[in-house]
Amino acid sequence: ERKLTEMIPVWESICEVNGLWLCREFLSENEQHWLLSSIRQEGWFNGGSFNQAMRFGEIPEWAKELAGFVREAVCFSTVEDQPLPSDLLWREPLFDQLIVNVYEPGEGICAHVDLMRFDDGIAIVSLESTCVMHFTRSKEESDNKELEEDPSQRVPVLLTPGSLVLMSGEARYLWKHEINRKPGFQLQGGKEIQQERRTSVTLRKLR
Ligand code: AKG
Repeated sequence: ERKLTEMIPVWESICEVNGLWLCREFLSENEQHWLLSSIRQEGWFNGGSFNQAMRFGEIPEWAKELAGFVREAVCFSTVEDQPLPSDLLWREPLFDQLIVNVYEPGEGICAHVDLMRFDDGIAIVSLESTCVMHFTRSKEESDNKELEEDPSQRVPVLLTPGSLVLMSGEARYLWKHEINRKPGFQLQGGKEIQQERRTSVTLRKLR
């Protein structure tokens, strides 16, 4: 059981990207171990031939518990400059779709906006190692509704193990997110981040 005293969420809003928040110390070390071992116990990645697992509808108990932590963190948020989306406090279920991604060093994910079949309010929990996620502004073309990238706006966000990202509104619909782990993209203070395996848990709600 999680004690509320253990959890005083400190959120920051990423001011360049409307609707993007980061909670760096979302999970304690123990909770990160619990989450990783819960994922391992699913056996999804045994054999090493898969690096992504998806569940729709009924998500595992540990993922429901994690969703509960997300709801609590949103509820107890003290961020003032950009309030978190309060509709997430009431949504039932908060999340009914899960993706677990496992990235070996050098592996990432191409710039994308999540599919429209998913509702607003997407959470990403990072585990095992730090990476930089880049957000790139897209602009909607009036004629064909395609999202076109504007390379002049590229915002790096450092995702440390145990952190939670929440995307809503513009961050979810008008910005692409990407993890490029090729040389030159994973920089912290001008230096390349030492790459290790990274696991992430993405929680979404089907429309
Ligand atoms: C996706 O699976 O669509 C993601 O964007 C995952 C992001 C991450 O691994 O942090």
